[in-house]
Amino acid sequence: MAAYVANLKTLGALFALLSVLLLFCDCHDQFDHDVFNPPGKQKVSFGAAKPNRYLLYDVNIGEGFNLRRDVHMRLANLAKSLNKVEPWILVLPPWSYLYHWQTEDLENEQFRIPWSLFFDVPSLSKHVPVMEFVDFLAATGSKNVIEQIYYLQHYKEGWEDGRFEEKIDARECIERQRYEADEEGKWRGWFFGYHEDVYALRFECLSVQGHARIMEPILLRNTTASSVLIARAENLLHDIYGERDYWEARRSMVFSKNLRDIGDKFRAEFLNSTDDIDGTHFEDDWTKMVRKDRSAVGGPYIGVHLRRKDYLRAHKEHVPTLKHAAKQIKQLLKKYKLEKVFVASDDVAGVDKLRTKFLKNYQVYNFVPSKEVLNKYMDGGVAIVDQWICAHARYFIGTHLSTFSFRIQEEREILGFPTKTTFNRLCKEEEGKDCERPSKWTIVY
Ligand SMILES: Nc1nc2c(ncn2[C@@H]2O[C@H](COP(=O)(O)OP(=O)(O)OP(=O)(O)O)[C@@H](O)[C@H]2O)c(=O)[nH]1
Ligand SMILES: [Mg+2]
Repeated sequence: MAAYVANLKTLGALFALLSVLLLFCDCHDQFDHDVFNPPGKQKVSFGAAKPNRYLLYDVNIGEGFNLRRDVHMRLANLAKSLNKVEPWILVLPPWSYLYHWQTEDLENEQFRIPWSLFFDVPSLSKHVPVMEFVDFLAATGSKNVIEQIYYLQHYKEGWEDGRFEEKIDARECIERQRYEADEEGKWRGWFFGYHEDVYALRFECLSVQGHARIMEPILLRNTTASSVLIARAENLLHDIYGERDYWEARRSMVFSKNLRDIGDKFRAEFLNSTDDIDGTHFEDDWTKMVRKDRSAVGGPYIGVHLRRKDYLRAHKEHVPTLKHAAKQIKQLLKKYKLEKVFVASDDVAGVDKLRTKFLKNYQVYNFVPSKEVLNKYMDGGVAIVDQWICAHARYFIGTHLSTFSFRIQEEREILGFPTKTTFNRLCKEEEGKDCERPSKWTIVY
């Protein structure tokens, strides 16, 4: 491993250089093969009958739903890249005990939730082969074994000279990890809520600074394990943020039909919003959905994402009071000659206050799930319905730095809205003229 890692340092530097080159030239095709495996060599190494390998990943326990969605994209593009060399299936980590999902008294606990509840898995597979975790367990027999865990961590010494250098090294584990070897040498720990049944054969910590593809040589050459779990995968960066691969991964993350239907029903029933009139028709096959003309009009309502709860503390310099948020919403309602506002929020009491106090001359809506819907789709499903409805509004305004808002902006890019109706955020009164607009991460096909 040590010698191999030394090599990686050189490879890492090469990678950083290549990333920069890719940013500045239109040369995707030139690099469309694995740069460490010239095509000729690949043909010798891997025959056609190479068995599937499985790439699993997990994210730091405290991270929320929408950052996790972002990490999926990074790993999906890593898996896509690996698939140019040999068959890899990306295993979708079940959703278990997310910090924000705190609704109690549901029929089921919010754990071991498969991706199919929230996303259309066949759509995900159009980007890269994917599989639910339970199907992975079934596919690998009754053994419930993951062969290798790589636990990603930072470098103990931090960035040398404050310079970002791409590198990866096998290192002693720094923090207490979530896995420990039992007396039989089986690695036990957190496996998405399946910890009683599942264990790993090998475990290593890797210090890493780099893009997701820095894992590629390790997965292809350093280990022959048929299943590899990358733990703390959020430490890997997007290979190239905001470019075509990014957007293909993002477009493949289609919400499940049932949740889209619930959102559409709400739009039709309360917001006079239907795809035909709003120009937001959604294709069954996302690969055919190309909306370069940005002709989406959206329903006759302002969509607001009002992130409060922990943001009132964590981002207190950017989160407005309800009163000041209402003032901004009112200006938009007047400007766009609208009467209705849909508010998605983690603070239901706050929305009620907008309705009964600060915006009482307007129609304020929020999505309140039926007991049946809440039991079936839980907090994650409700959040998706909220995002879907905001994504279809004539004009959207979100909360500064919230990944929940970012995902709505992306959804609107997919639907083909003009950018000025999408990249907006609520300002805190004190920010005044310093309240800068969110970056415009526009779609690339
Ligand atoms: N239903 C609903 N839930 C929300 C809303 N805003 C936040 N939440 C909940 O709170 C969570 C927010 O966490 P993240 O998904 O990590 O997004 P974020 O905290 O805004 O962004 P980061 O600071 O980057 O983590 C969501 O996943 C939801 O569970 C909302 O408007 N509606
Ligand atoms: Mg969060």
